[in-house]
This record gives sequence, C-alpha cells and structure tokens, in this order.
Amino acid sequence: MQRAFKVLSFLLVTKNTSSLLSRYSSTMHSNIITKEFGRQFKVQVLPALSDNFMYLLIDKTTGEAAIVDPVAPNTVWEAVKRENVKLTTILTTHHHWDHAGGNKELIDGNVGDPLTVIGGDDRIDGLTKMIDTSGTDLKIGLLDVKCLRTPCHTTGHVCYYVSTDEGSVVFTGDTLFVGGCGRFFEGNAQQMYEALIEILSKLPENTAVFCGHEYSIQNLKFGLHVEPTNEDLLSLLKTVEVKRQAKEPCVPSTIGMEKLVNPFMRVGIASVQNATKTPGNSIETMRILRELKNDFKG
Ligand code: GBP
Ligand code: ZN
Repeated sequence: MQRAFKVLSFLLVTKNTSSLLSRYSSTMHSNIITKEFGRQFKVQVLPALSDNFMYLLIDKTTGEAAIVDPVAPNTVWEAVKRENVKLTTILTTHHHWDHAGGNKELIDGNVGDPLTVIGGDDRIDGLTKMIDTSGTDLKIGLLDVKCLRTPCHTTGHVCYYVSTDEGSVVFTGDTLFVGGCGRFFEGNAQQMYEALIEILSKLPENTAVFCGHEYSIQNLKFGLHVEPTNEDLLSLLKTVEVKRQAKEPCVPSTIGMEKLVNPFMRVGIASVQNATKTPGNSIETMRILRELKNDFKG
C-alpha cells in the first residue's frame, strides 16, 4: 500500500518538468521550460544564479546535446539525465564568470568523451575551439550551428545561431536581451550597432531569441521611457508582467518582436532618434541610449 502510494505520488509529481523540480522552485528565479522545434530539435531553458539562463540544445534525431553558458553544473547534469541525452559540447557566449564560470566544474564532472568547449575568448576556462572567424559552422548531431562574433559587451562575445527547416534559434548571451542589450564593457556604440543591426536584425524574423539574463521587465520599462506610445511595447510589458508573476521565463522572444519593442534594435527609427535628440545618426542614437539605460532607475 505504501509502495503504491509512492508510485502514485511519483507519477503525479513527474507530470511535467517544472513540478518535478517544484521542491527547488523557491530558489529558482524561473521555471524550467522546454521549447520544441518540430521533430528536429528542442531547447530546454535552465535558470541559474539570480537571473541567468543556461540552455540545453538537443538534436532529437541523434540525442546529442550542447549546453550554452553552464554556470550551474548540477542543474545541467540533472537536465542531461532527465532528457537522456549525450552532452558533447559547451557553447560559451563570453568569458564573464556568470556565463563561463561553470566550465571547469562541468569538464571535471564529465565521465563521457571529453567535452568540446567553444568560445571566442582565451579568457574562457577549458576552451578547446577558438572562434576567431565570424560565420564558423559547427555541428551538434545533425544541427547546423553558426557562430556569430558580436564584440562589444566583451571583445570575445559570440552568439550561436541554429537554423533548420522547422525553425531557427539564436543564443545571444549578453549582446541582445528581451527589450534591451548588454553594457558596453569592452566595446563601443559602433560595435553594438554592427551586432544588433547588421548581424542579429538580419536573421529571419521568426528566429527565437534565447538571451543570457531575465531582465525583461526592467528593459521594457526603459523602452517605454524612450517610446511611451509604442503599442507593441505596452502590450508586451503586460504579457511579461503576467509571466513573471507565475515565474515563467520571458524567453524566447523573436527577432521580429525585438525589432518592434527593443529601442537598441530601433536606433534607425525616427521615434527613437528623436527621443535621444540624434536625428539621422543611428550610432549616436545607440551611444546615447546606452548612457540613458545605464542611469535609468525605472
Ligand atoms: C539589473 O539587474 O538591474 N540591469 C541589471 C544590472 C550583464 S551581467 C546588472 C548588469 O549590469 N548586468 C549586465 C548588463 O549588461 N546589463 C544590461 C543592462 O543593465 O542594461 N556581469 O555579470 C554582467 O555582464 C559581469 C561579470 C560584468 C563580470 C563584468 C564582469 Br568583469
Ligand atoms: Zn556579461
């Protein structure tokens, strides 16, 4: 009888991933969610630290997986076990400790074949393949991953773009956030313009955007400070507030949505240039926007 109760309660608890992890939920900033992209691949969103995201990218055909920015190795191994996948690769967006700081522990705790560690900066622990040319192609199982160098937040920042005929996704680290962008720690407005406008904006509109931090509410509030009558922004902020109440992550966004709501993706648009008093100069718009965001108290 006691055994039957245990089995029953196990079945109830394993109904979905987030209830399985409910015992941790008070310490997690967001629930774990999985986004399916047809029969080809899926992305599991794994929260870490106070507002970071790690992502488990799974090729459904081969069961091979990569992990983006595995700062919390225990959470990664739990997901790898639960999903029954073979982890082969670490995709590191940049060297900051809250993204690359788990690489060493993950490599040390790995019992399978050695992990390939991808990144664009020699400050990344365990790096085995340096991405020094933008557009370098990798394979995770049957999936094509394109490495896009986007220096500015850090000089070695890389975004990872996965494209299939059943959907595309981009892991943007601290370059592009939902409604915002990363601070210019090691670069300038010209470089962030190149990253956001010349590289990321040119990806297909329906590309799902998986970023490095859950900053959506504060970013969208800043967006509304810049463009108070932007209807897309007003409605997205409402949606996002409901999601955050329920601890739902606000990723993925899409490239198409970011072009409608993210002031840093809109530096070429008159309303944003007027708000920053930089008509006709998108790079100056980018520079001023970043300064305003740095000082914005919400
Ligand atoms: C907040 O929580 O309010 N806006 C944030 C402030 C990325 S983390 C925290 C912050 O500055 N976050 C960074 C950022 O780029 N934010 C965009 C923004 O504020 O609009 N980090 O952890 C940051 O990159 C880090 C680690 C920084 C090591 C420097 C080193 Br060295
Ligand atoms: Zn960073």
